[in-house]
Amino acid sequence: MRSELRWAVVAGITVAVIFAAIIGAALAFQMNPPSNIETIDPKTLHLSGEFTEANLGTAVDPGGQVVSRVIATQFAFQPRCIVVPRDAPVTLRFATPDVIHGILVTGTNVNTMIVPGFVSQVHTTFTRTGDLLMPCHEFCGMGHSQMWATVRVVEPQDFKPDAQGRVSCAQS
Ligand SMILES: [Cu+2]
Repeated sequence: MRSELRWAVVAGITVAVIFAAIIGAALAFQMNPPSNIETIDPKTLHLSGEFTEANLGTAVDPGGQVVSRVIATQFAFQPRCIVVPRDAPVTLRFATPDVIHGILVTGTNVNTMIVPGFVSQVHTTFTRTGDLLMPCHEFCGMGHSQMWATVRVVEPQDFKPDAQGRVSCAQS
C-alpha cells in the first residue's frame, strides 16, 4: 500500500513536469502544435483551384511573397523540383489526393506531414544555396523509398520569375 502510493506520487510528479515543460515551451519559445487548419477535397484537388497542374511549383504572388505548391502522391512529388531564392521568406504548400505522406528538407527544420483532406503549409527562409533533398518521410506504400523531390535554393539574383511570376527548375 505504501509503495503503491509512493509510485502514484512519482507518476503524478512526472506528468506534472512534462505538462509544465509543454506549457513552458509554448510560452517561452512559441513552440505550439500546428494551428493552420485548411481543408481541401482530395478527390478534386487536381481539377480545380490552387493545386491544378498549371499552379504547381514556385510562383511569386502579387504581394511579392514566394509560394511553392506541391502535390504528394504515390509515389512521386509533382513537381519533382522546386526553385526558391536564398534569404527570402518562402511559403511551401502541400496537398495529397491519396494517402498520408510527409516531407522534410535535408539540412533545414522544414518538416510536415501531408494528410488527405488538408493543406499543409510551412513558412521558412532558406539560408544556403544548393540542391536540397526533400524525401517523403511517411511510409506510404511499396514505392515510398523512391519518393523524393529537390528544393533548389538559388542566389536572389538568379531567381527570375517569368511574366506570370512563375519559376521552375527547368529554367534555372
Ligand atoms: Cu509518400
